[in-house]
Amino acid sequence: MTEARTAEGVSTDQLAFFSDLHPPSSDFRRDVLEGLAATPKTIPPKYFYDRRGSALFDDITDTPEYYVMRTELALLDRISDEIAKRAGPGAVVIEPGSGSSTKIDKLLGSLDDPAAYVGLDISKDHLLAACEDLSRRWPSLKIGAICADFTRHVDLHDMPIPEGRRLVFFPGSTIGNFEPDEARELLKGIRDWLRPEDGFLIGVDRVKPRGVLEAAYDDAGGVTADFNLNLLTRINRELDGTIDTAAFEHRSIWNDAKSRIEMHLVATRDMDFTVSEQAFTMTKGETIHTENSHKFTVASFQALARSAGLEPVADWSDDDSYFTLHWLECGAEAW
Ligand code: AVJ
Repeated sequence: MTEARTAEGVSTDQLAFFSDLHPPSSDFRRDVLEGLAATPKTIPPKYFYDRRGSALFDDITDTPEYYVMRTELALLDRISDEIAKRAGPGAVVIEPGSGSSTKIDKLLGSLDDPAAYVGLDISKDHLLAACEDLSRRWPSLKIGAICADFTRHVDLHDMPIPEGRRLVFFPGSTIGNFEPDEARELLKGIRDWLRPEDGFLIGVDRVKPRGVLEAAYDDAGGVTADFNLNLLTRINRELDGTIDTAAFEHRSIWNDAKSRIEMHLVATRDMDFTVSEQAFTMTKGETIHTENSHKFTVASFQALARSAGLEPVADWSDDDSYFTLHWLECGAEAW
């Protein structure tokens, strides 16, 4: 293993292993210029999360309307015994997109003597910082890190994953950010990590009354609006943009045909602006589409999982049927 040090001073020598697949890094400038030149205009939601955007997302999870995070956390508490029983002792937890420390701590705390944690993330700095934090909180846990883009197929066959039953953990309904075809490819990639005895625990937000969904993505306190509008502020700052952010409004709408919440930034007047010296025009009412958050029924998610070769084995929902944790396995003919 080679030792490496990132800007944060995180060192890979504390890790059980570090595999860097050198995923092509995303290009904010290119993606914004392409997205603003397209019809309709669109910008990928991954760019929400600069420093202020990440803080605003945390604030969103505290709004009364955004039930997603707190519902999943309460559900994880409620089913912890069943998860522990299914995973068994000495599990190896694999987390694509190493994310919320609260959730991973809950999961690890539920398990019977987990053997190892393997984080996987496209951002090396984020990955190593998250693993470093985790090793401080779980000093006896073996921790491995893989720098890779899990939305593409990542081959774990040749990696030094510690021995033990694997439990892949993909919470937060992150799967909802992807178009159905992309979601299927992502799930197929994860299926390839599983052997017949392994499990895959995924958090999925459910279809529910439109008013509840639209409010969750347009809270009365305006936090989600600030989160969405911050993308324009980021463009102005990082890409030398001249966008009048005050001329945009946040909109969250339920698209019933596509079973998803869409977030848009709506131009409230005709305007011209430049980004990185490229000129753009918008007309009053035109939008920049910034996020999709697909919602599923238990059956529609199971169908998606099956189409990726995954076998639904168990599922648990809160009493309001707002959110479901699905336990999937690789089914008959993997490996
Ligand atoms: C982080 C993608 C799960 O879709 O609910 C929250 C992001 N956007 N409010 C979601 C989000 C606006 C969130 N995910």
